[in-house]
Amino acid sequence: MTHAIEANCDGLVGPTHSFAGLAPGNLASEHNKGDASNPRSAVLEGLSKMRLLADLGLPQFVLPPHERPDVGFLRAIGFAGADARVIETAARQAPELLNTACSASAMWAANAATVTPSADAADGRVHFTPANLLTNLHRSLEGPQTTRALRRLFPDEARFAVHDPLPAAPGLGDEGAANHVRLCAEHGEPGVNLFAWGREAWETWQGRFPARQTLQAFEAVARRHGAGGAVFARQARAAIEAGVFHNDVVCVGARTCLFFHETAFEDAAAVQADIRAAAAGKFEPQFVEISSADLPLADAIRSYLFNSMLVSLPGEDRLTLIAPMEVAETPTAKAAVDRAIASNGPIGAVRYVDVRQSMRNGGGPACLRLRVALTDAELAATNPAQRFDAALHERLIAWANSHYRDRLAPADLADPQLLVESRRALDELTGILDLGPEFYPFQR
Ligand code: SUG
Repeated sequence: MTHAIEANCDGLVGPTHSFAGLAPGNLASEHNKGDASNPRSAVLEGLSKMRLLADLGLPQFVLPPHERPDVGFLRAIGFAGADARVIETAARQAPELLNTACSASAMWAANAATVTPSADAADGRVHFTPANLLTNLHRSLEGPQTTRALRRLFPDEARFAVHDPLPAAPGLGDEGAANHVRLCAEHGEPGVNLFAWGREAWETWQGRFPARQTLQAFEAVARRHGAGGAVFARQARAAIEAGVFHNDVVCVGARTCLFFHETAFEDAAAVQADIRAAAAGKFEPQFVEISSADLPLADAIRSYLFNSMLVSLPGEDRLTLIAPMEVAETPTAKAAVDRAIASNGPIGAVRYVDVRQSMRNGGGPACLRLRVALTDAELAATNPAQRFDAALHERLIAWANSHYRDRLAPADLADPQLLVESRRALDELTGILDLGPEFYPFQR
């Protein structure tokens, strides 16, 4: 067996992190619309989570923020003149579009791409399809820069295949790994790939909130990756209507364990049977299902219990949940965790982390990371400057403290100085993470 370990690639929160309420169906984003944000706390919280995971012994990488405000987008929709004028005119004539151009949403790296590790891919390479994220305008801007970022972190084409995003058509709406779970006995062995989808390409969607991921998008991803052990499962419509905009709000899995809420799937029994069949001869799946009676769906969404990271730590037999502290503050969710641990099942421990700034936009610990199972040789072929350790942590704390504001009200997005500050920060980061020449549009 080839040895592999699951690395986490976290999106670094950008200097324009704000609460603009851009994501319908994401209740936290809707509720916090208009509040002032704290970009500096947001980036430091994310860095502390990376530090915890690195200290626990898992390889950790940093994915750089995107250039925001996205002046190129504003120009493409007709705002013209010098950069400052583009921003001022957009602020006056179309503030929603300026908010859109400022979103730091690339921080939620679970939506960066869908990943197939080499053990599951037909050609033995690690495959990535960056998500087109086309359901929400602000997120649809991320694909090209994410593709560039993944090609920088995983540059060796003999080992890594970073595809282009799927064509940007509504029938192929793709939100990346937020709707994907891989189960396996060991990370280096062939596994089962659960792809959860919300609607079909040709379906007339009647819902109040959008179903972002289509079945046809995931079938295309599995096909181009040559992904083995594929299982496709429909998300429950009722869950989407209740605010489950990604399946990772109600489901997380690792190794042989799928941890999910009763309402996660349209037909949970069929999903379990399909996973069992796909795992036959490889491993025995373990299902930890939490009922609505024990944990009402509203509490699952409020606490983000299932948006915990579920990690397999070196030397530990049982899995560890890296949960948002909102779980500890929600009695039903806390009790569900404590019961799962006491039952001697696959989950053995919990650690709570503070990612409140991200949580207020609907992004928990699991949203902030893209997991990539890597063999030792693949790990050695990544960009070493993006590998997170104590020294990089210190450097990024100093970098954030010197460039990030500690308060950003919606009206502040109209300040052309924010663009200048952001670019200065990203220019310096380009050197720190060795991102290469012309990484950002403003550097070309
Ligand atoms: O796409 N929030 C993100 C949160 C993504 C969470 N990711 C996962 N569940 N994996 C979204 O809804 C809000 C931004 C704003 O409202 O300004 C936002 O885009």
